[in-house]
Amino acid sequence: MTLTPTRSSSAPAKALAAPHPREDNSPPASADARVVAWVESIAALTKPDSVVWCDGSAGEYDRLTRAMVDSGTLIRLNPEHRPYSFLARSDPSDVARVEARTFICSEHEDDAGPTNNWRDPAEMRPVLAKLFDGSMRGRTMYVIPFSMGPLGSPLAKLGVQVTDSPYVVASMGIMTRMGTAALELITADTEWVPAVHSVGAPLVDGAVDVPWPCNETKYISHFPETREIWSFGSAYGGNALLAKKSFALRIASVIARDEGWLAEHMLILKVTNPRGRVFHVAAAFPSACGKTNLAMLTPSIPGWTVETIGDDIAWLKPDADGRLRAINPEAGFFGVAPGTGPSTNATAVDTLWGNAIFTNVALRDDGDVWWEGLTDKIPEHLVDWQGNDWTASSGSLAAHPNSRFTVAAAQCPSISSDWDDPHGVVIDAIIFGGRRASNVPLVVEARDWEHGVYIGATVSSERTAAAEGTVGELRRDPFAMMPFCGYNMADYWSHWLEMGAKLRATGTAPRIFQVNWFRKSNDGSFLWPGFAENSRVLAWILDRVDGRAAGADTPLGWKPVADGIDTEGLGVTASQWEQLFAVDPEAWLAELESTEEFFAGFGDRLPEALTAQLADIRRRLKLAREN
Ligand code: GTP
Ligand code: SPV
Ligand code: MN
Repeated sequence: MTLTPTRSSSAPAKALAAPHPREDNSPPASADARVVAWVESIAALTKPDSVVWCDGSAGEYDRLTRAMVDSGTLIRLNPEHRPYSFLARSDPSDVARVEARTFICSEHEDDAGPTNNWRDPAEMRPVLAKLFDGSMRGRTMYVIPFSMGPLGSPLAKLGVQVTDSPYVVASMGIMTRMGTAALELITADTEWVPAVHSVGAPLVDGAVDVPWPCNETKYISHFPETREIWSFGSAYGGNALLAKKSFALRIASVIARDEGWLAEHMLILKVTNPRGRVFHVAAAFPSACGKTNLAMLTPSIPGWTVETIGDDIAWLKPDADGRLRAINPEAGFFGVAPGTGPSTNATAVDTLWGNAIFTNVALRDDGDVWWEGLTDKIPEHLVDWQGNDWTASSGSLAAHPNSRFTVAAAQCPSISSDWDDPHGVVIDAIIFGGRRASNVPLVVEARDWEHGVYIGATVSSERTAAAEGTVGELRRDPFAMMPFCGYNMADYWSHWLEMGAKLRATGTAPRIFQVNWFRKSNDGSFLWPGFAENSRVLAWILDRVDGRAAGADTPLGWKPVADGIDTEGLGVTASQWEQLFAVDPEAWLAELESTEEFFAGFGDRLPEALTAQLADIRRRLKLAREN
């Protein structure tokens, strides 16, 4: 979509706004007959009052957001501070992804694997049919055609979402290439993914609407064989913006397995070193573990520049020369607000100057937004994310820990000029990370691709507020894809191993690294300053790729040699540095036992190479223990 141009006055853009939303049930002439038939079938099931085909225009966005301001779903922020921006407050029960209500409905349970909630499609279909029957009564059903990836890119995929939530329409307009241009790319033989979304709150018998309609019952269901998505009951984030996790990860991972590519929970960045050599890096960290921060990194070391390509999802495919190329299939950022401030992520703060939707952050008395970490000085008075008066002495958080901003990627000052290159960028290094208070060193390089796949497969991380569950609890999150892999995770590892073998045959497989910004000392404080200083680690990684940095052998892979990373002015003591890289053989041997148990859950689907990697690391740890 095209965003409305900068406006600094409070005068609303009258010229853009048609008096009423276009509520014309007839599909555009360019709509493919299969899309039309599908939309009609969903309308017949869900029984909305009207059907609107979205064109993705600025005028449409303007009409929708105005209507949501009138209905109380959105609060218009003070345009002097935050032009053309809005605040949404969700229902307090609908604030994050619901993994326990996310289902993979493959024909066979084994194809979903032990890490997914499986449901027999034969059981799920009637459940959904009943829930969706009449679920849109009294509401408008919006039809949202979208492209994941640049329009017409050989790496892009098309989808159509229907939804009864105008908030979802506006968000999808920012997060994807949405509207007429995407619809026109769907012709008789184009593959497209249908996605049905309803908040599950029909307006019947005089029911009055609420600002954030949703339903206690939630089903985020995926049918990998027929490549369909059905989501009921939530309007929040990945539960509802179905192009994102449901399509671009869960369904796309299945398509990617079948077509020989990878759909990953990864940021993409472009780095130029002081010699002018350009690298591209993809990095997988679990939800709320620093992808957006790294994607928008401002290096603290001279001579290096970092540009942003994507902050959450990467689609990676070998090109004709056998090089792994990546695109960011999204067009916007749905980023974690708390902790985003001038000292942690100034680029994100700059990106958010206007044209943004904020969800579940706090409202300032001057009509701007605030969240924990935005400024050091806490405003005297706020209205919190639930609409209550708030002061620093309230003893609660002003913004929900999973409050988010939605903003166009093109608005990011560090966005790379090739972020929307239809052919993608060549990936030189892949990084896996997580939140680990102990054990995992600041950085190591994998010995080879297979060791790298083992590192990815054994990522564990402390839970964050991005999904329901107990924050801080350590859980396995292989490849940061635990909640997002649409098929058996062991088959996914096999697919990664096969991809590596193919890439290696042409000699261009990216190098693989592991990082951990979150290691803590015994007193519970972070050992590593993180944020801009992560550029020092990135520089070491790319110097390795460039053949200029030596590595020291450890049981876990190659670490920097002494003085291999410049720590000048960091305030990291020699003892802290040692702790950042300490490998405790006992703790690691115990971790390997837990990994063995985890692997055993995959039965004979577990690739042999991972068992071999585990045995090799165990051997190295035992050797280290003896010496
Ligand atoms: P999703 O959008 O949920 O997939 O997450 P993300 O990986 O993009 O998360 P994001 O970058 O928004 O990180 C969220 C949290 O990680 C914030 O609270 C940040 O302050 C924190 N964080 C990011 N980088 C660092 C770092 O280098 N060190 C420390 N200590 N915290 C960090
Ligand atoms: C994540 O949880 O990894 C996100 C946010 O990126 S959501 O879109 O809600 O899944
Ligand atoms: Mn994510």
